[in-house]
Amino acid sequence: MIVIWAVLSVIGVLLVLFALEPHMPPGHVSAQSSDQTQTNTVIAAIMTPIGIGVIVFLLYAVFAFRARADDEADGPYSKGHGAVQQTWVVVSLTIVLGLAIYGTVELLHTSEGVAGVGGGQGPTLIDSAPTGALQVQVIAQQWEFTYRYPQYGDIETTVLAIPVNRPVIFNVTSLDVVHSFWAYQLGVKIDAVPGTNNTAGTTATHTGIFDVRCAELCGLWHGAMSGKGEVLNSPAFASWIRVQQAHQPAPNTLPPHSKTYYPDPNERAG
Ligand SMILES: [Cu+2]
Repeated sequence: MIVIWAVLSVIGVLLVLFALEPHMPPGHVSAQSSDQTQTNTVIAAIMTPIGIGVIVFLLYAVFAFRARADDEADGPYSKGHGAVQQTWVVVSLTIVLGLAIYGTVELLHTSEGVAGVGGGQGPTLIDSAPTGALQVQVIAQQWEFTYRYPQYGDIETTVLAIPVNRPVIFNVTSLDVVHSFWAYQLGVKIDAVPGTNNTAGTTATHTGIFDVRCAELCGLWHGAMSGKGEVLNSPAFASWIRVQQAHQPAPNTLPPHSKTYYPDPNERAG
């Protein structure tokens, strides 16, 4: 049984590392998503021998401890097995604590992916931005996201575009209820709360399209609250900004720019 487990585990871990890794979410569009993909791969590789061990022993038990059809006697009473129990306690404790430490370190590392900007309720829009970082204000509302670019004349758009290889700070807030801004392939997911400025940083490493979804049940059309964003190269981003500036002011009913917003139930209920 141990030989079968060892052989299958080696095969399984190699499959995880080399066959599954390219398909592991959320991919490699940004530095942050690459980190998360690597973490998911490591955890899957550690889980694999454990899962295979459980299945191999289960199958072994099904065959080795099978009762004969005419055997109606009680089985022998079971006793503890000190060596097995102690080994299992030590091994599982080591794995769980090791993964807890690894996960915590990786989480802190991802949060600090854009120098000095952690997750959570972070710095304000412009002050304490890392040098060269692009600030994007993400305003969630029932039922769409709109975006403001305070460094580019506070232009407002209904589509999200960011430049490649430049740190981006998302300043996420909401006009009405709690939403969650989830830019899947960028490895960014953060609550959008009225009256609060939540920040999350990312640095895209590839150009291309990414998904933006609301990940918090926020009302009747929550399921329709999804769209696409785009990572552009620098010249394309500059010309995209110029096009957006030419189309300002965008037709909208949003309040004037502010760090955070509060619900206005009477007005919105109208
Ligand atoms: Cu929502």
